[in-house]
Amino acid sequence: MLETSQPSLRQEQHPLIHRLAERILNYWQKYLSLSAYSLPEGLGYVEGKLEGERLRIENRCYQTPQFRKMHLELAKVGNNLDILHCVMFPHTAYPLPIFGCDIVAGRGGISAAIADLSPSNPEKTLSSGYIKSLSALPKVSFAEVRDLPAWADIFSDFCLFVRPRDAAEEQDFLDMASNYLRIHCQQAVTSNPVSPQQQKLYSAGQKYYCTKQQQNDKTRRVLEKAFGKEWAENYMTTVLFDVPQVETNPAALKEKTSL
Ligand code: BLA
Repeated sequence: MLETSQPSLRQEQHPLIHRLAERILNYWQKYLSLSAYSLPEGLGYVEGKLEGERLRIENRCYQTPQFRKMHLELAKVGNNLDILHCVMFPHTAYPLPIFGCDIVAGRGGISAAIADLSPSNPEKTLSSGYIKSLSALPKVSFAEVRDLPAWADIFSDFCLFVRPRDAAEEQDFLDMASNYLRIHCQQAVTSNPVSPQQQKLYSAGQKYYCTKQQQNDKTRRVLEKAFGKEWAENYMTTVLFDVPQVETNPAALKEKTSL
């Protein structure tokens, strides 16, 4: 059971972050069959100092038959900066995109809200099932759509990267991100594992995704300032964006041998 009611940083965070965090945990529990995932020792809850302010990081992490690692991270810097980070890495045996979401809230409100289902196949495309469901979602427009940085060639055509202007746009972002997550969970539970050859390609796709995300200097700077260069490098490469090993997923193997 997910203890969604236990005290957590999310109660102290910007309402959009709080609401999306609850939504993510609810959907994970509703649609998927979760088990625990252990993060590297000592990195579940972390505290540091960023320019005299306390930086706190709270991690929740799960796995399922389809997903190698589903990570929800909440971070808070004093009363200045609230961050939600979420990534769902599929097992490389499953032909699934990577759900990723980041919200950064400062004193002036949300500066960045991003949600995507990023392709992990060599063609860098989503499957027709995803495209059909995503295209059928109600269209929303935001007053301020942000330009993606140079490293961000990993995102799909459906990537939403905005600075919500008011509560109505925050609600629109919450609805869209929730819909992406719902579609993803629904597609994932009906997906079948690929051949070992193809699995290598999906593994390379995830590696590429992680390598690009590790180039996000804005994330790195916050972590370096609070915890130092080495810690930030270790955290970005082992907790946030760890490259998957070529894995043998027991669930996938079972399905293969029963064919
Ligand atoms: C931007 N990420 C940012 C910013 C900060 C962080 C401070 C700048 C905000 C802005 O430009 O308005 C910080 N994000 C963090 C920290 C963590 C974090 C410290 O997750 C974790 C501890 N980032 C992701 C994921 C995506 C992502 C999963 O972690 C997308 C799926 C994207 N964040 C992302 C992008 C930017 C960003 C594209 C804008 C970068 C830029 O404009 O250069």
